[in-house]
Amino acid sequence: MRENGRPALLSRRQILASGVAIAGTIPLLRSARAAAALDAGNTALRLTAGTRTLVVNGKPARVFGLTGPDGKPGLTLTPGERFKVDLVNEAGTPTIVHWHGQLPPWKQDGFPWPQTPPIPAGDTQSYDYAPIAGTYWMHSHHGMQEQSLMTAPLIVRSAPDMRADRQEVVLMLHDFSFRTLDELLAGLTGSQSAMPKGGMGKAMNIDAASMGSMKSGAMGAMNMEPGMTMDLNDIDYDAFLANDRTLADPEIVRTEPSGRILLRLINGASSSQFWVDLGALSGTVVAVDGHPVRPLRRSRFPLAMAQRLDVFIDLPGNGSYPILAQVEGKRARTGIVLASSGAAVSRLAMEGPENAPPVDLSLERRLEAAQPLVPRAPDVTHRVILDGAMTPYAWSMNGEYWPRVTPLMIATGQRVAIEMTNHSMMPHPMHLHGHAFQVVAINGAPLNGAVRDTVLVPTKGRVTIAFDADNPGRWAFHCHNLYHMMTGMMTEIRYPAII
Ligand SMILES: [Cu+2]
Repeated sequence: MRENGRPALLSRRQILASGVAIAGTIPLLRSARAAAALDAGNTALRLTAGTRTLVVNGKPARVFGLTGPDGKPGLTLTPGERFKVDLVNEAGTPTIVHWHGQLPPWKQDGFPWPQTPPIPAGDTQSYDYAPIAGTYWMHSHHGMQEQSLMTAPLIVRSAPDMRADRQEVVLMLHDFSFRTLDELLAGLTGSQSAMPKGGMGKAMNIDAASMGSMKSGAMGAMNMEPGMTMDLNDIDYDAFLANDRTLADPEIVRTEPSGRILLRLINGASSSQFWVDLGALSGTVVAVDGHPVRPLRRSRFPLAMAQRLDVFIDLPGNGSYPILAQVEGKRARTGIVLASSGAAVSRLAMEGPENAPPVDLSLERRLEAAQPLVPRAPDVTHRVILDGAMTPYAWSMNGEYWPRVTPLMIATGQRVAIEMTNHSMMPHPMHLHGHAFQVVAINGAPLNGAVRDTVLVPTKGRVTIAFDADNPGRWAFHCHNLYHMMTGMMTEIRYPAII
């Protein structure tokens, strides 16, 4: 099994191959596409990187988009279906799309290595690998296209997902500005020249000059404790989106009375973290970043950049239930509404009553992997210092700034530990490509934490992760705050003898 030989996934796929669990998937297998997916020669799904117009705060905005064969954002794969995709670049500019959290061979990871350059405008790139089931997402890894919504859900269903007794709801969050990408980054760095090639440029944004204002410093600062301040939001966004919409006109998802929901939460924001609040409902977290955890009941969840949460919600009956996401350090919020047929949906305020606290590790500390790593001492431990500041605006790993970095070397078969210590005054959601890691210590205290692909390292905090080196290649390891990554906070994890 792929590739990394994780037993849970193997058994899942074995079950599928046996045909036993297929009985549970009959409704979807009736579709031609799902049936075709089980054939070795199934045709590739067409995924189009293009542009589209959104209306935000009553104004049109030209943004990017990733559109699947059904005309909807992203892709949803059926159990056992390969990730067999033709990515067609109709964006009018080069792009490359990363399948966040998936574990493909490194040349299919969608990262712009010299060996895998961006896809020129008008070209098509093909992908074919065995995906892992769960809630994933996709985003451009070229320039700052992610900020202009070159992002979409990537849902890989498991056999249990196919049972008809629950309704899947995907809630993808984003932050939005009418400003151009050049202006956003220049507002932080004070330099237009810092803008890498590949952004949308001024032509793509409408009314850019009239909207928004850029923070020049730590205006999102919140008091943490005497003598310590923490910076939260670098950018003053114009809107926060849930499935591309604001609370002025939220998505209303029609639900069955007393039905069960599988809520797939995705934080696709470039520089914002949220507290997700189920309001009157409570939910059970069953997976983080696509990987199962021991069930944990909650009605409020911190969600760092790039992270996902799968939450079961049993609706208490008829009614309408807002699912709200409030930005840390701000009153601004966004969300969707779950409403049974005929239930009245009242208007929702776009701001909460008070600023949300910083997103923290309160949930992380409680999470336990359903399928943890086999206990084993690390063969290699890399220690990484996360540092940086607002003035000048630049962020580093071990004092180095991407792309001038020294790769962290690992070798196939090793158990690898990475201890990340944050010396800076901002939190950093750290993402490793090509591997799922387990969170094994917070501030030095061991835990049998979640298996995932992105973990928050809070201000002055220390988080240790561990994984098995089972996917040879060149892999990016970076902060998922787009502005931190663009100003240096990325390094490479590398296996020897990779060409
Ligand atoms: Cu960061």
